[in-house]
Amino acid sequence: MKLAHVTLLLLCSHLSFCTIRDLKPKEEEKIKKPEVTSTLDTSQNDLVDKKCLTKNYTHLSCKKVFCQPWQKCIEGTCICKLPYQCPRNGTTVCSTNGKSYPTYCQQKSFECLRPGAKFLNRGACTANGRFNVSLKYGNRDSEGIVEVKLVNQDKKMFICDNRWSITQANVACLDLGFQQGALDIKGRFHFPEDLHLNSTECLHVHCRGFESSLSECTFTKKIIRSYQRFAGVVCYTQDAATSTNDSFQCVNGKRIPQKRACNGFNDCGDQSDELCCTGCQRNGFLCRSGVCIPREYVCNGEVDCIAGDDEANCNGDKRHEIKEEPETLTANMDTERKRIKSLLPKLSCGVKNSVHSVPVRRKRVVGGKPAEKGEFPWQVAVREDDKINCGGVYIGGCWILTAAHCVRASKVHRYQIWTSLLDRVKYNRGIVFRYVNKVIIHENYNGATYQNDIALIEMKLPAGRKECEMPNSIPACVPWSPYLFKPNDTCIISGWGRDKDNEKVYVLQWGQVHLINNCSKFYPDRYFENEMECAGTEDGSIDACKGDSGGPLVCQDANNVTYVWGVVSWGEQCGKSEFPGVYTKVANYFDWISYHVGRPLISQYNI
Ligand code: 4AZ
Repeated sequence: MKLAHVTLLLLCSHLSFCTIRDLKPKEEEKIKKPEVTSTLDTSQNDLVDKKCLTKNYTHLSCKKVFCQPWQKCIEGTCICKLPYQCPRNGTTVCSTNGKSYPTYCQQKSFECLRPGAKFLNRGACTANGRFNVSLKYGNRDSEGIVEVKLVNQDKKMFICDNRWSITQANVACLDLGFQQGALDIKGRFHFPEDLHLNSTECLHVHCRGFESSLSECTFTKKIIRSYQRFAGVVCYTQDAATSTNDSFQCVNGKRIPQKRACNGFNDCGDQSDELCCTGCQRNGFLCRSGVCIPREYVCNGEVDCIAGDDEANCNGDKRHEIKEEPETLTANMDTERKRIKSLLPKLSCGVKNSVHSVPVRRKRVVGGKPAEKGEFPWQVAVREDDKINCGGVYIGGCWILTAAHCVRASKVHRYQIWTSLLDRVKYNRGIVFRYVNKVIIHENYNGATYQNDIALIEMKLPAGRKECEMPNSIPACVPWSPYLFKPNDTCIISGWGRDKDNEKVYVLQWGQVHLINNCSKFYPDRYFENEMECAGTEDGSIDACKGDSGGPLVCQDANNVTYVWGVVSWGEQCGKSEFPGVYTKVANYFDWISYHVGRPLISQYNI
């Protein structure tokens, strides 16, 4: 309901743009109809973000979507896991190569590594188990009414037309060898007159869209009570596709009607039509990451949007969860996929276990407010000799993230990391400190421009211990995607840096700031979009300042998980609205960080 409104607003706000460029009548029409006022041309889809399209995102781009449980995210791409990296627990499945695999994850991992053999059925392979899809009554091999023979059924059956969508059609075509999936689910098929009369049953099929064979989808038998049409498909072939300027170019080479981009459904087959959206059509839900997902995925108990927004504020409402139906003819591999997902190792980061609620009071590091115990369990102080000149962020294990300009590799023995520190003069209880083992400064750090102002500090293990464990510290999560947060999101800065009037500060201070778009306008030639992030307030009253450097700018996702989005880096003065604070954009350094600290320490999904 809310979204429809947003979509409308978006359409309206872009209308002037499309009137000028795209509603221009052809020369001959101009004479008859000089004014075009009422038609909205569909050749331009205003919901699509064109700059984003140049990145060629697909279902394998883990900056935009989650990988499958049999894949892992490496450098922004989902790649096949090795079968042994799958959870062990599960039931045997049979593949079309006649081999049985101990789990569905293992079969999919093998298939991912060597496409060819596909899923056949749940359970061990039996000699006569066969699955077959064929198209009937079409004009060409690539189209027709879909007929299926299930593994455990003797007779072939047609698929019911209702609930048959491009999602299942893509899988059917892929199964038949049409690599680019389906062109359409409508076509001219020549039904025999008595087809409906002789059939008393049809199959309902439900797919997720990632399946490579229809046998992976869930089939249920339906008795035909009234007039029932059967599902048909036109598979995508180069000659079937009409290349007009009304089409959207998918990354996989397929062309789909422009109006089907950003509708929530994976028309392209590689999802490239749903990953660069500023809004979604009626049946789509817009993730904050700019991805449209089917509305039925909202509050279905599975997180689909990378920032978790499709499952936030659901009040335990699982309305859309697919219920097992009594007449199910095949195993529900979608449920199995979800179960496998739940078995994957989970990272513990960004969730406070203290009784303190999220600080919401809007107060002013310049303009900050004193922190209370446990509110910033990832905040650390970097002490050099007996001075605290910089902050840092605990990211797990023995690792601290800070700014490159805060540290020198040659000074390792002079640093100490203080955790659980609130008051740096009247030491509070619970402070734990660690010596430093290693300082890693980004190899492209530029001290003149502050580009790549990021460094890692490895703490020394306490004597006789195997882990760095600091009892009251909790790591902040490291963002793996630049799409987790966006301009205007409210985030929090904290540190022991200078106050408004350059006054020294003793108790850890924090303040709310929002992420600022287009920061080059404040710092022409000095701001580097990919590497830096600006944050502040309208009036500049809340800002980081001298001494806050290296400390965190944290943002919380829809489920209150805290990410270190920025590291305090630089800014022209402090607390001036015309000069917002500049932060190192941590998401850009995920691979650099994981290279040094080890992928498992910071990878939340699919290590
Ligand atoms: C500094 O000198 C510094 N207002 C840090 C942050 C900002 C300015 C200066 C941002 O460490």
